[in-house]
Amino acid sequence: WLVFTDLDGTLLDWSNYSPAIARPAMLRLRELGVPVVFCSSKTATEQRALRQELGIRSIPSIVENGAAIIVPDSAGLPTGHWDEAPGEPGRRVLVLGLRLDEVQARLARVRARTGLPLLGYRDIDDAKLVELTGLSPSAAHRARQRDYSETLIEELPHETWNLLRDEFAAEGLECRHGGRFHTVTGAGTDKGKAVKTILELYERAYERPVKSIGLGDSANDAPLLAAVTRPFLVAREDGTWANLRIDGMERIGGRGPYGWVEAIDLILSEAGDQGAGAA
Ligand code: 2M8
Ligand code: MG
Ligand code: MG
Repeated sequence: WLVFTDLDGTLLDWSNYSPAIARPAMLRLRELGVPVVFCSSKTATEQRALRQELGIRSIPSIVENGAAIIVPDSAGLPTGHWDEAPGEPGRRVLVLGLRLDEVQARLARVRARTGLPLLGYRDIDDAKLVELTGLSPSAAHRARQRDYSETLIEELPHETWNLLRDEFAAEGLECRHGGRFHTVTGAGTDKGKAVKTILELYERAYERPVKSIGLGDSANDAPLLAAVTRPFLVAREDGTWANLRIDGMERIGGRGPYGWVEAIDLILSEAGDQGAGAA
């Protein structure tokens, strides 16, 4: 098995962005040899800090809503021809999305056409992001180190975001809700495409099909959940679920990381402990 997991509101608690609740179940998966791949709108820098906090190294990560995949050489996957990840020795990167300056240029055209400010991380400083999210100052700084996507802090009615979808599409952009904010990437970029790319790498390395588990909580997780064998949607902070329709998706009653642990326990009990790593 391979596990693909969203971070905010899924592996991490929205209230404090902490991995503490999910940590024991994560370490258990590690002992069983099940790779846990982070698949998030978070940046490479944010994900590196989280890996350090959890003391894990050799796992691939999907950053900025699938705009890039970063794989450590130590994972033993066939990525030798990928570029070296800037500032991450021993890791390689595959860019699937547009670069940030291109995203910003297109976003500027959407602003001009719609007359909406569509304020994003570029328009605020770390202190303002701390105020909006409760992230620590250093974590807010890491969230703003974006290479392929812009997070919009704008609060607009649901219907307006829906109407805006065509405006973004006309510029070759995609805008997805991550639970708190909306994040804009190049069109055709999503978590699912990145998940499929990583699954192919593992299947080539193992020379057999690999089963996958996906865990998420928000609209931007729909492509991730659609790409895996066992999709799990965890409950949000208020106990409700995001309105997603995915074949075979199981809704988990536990909120955020409590739901994460619930789903992993379910998989482990079904597989029997030895089965999980090898299956
Ligand atoms: C953004 O991501 C969240 C979770 O998906 C969202 O869209 O609501 C991203 O900018 C991420 O990098 C950042 O850590 C997070 C902070 O809440 O917001
Ligand atoms: Mg989330
Ligand atoms: Mg996310």
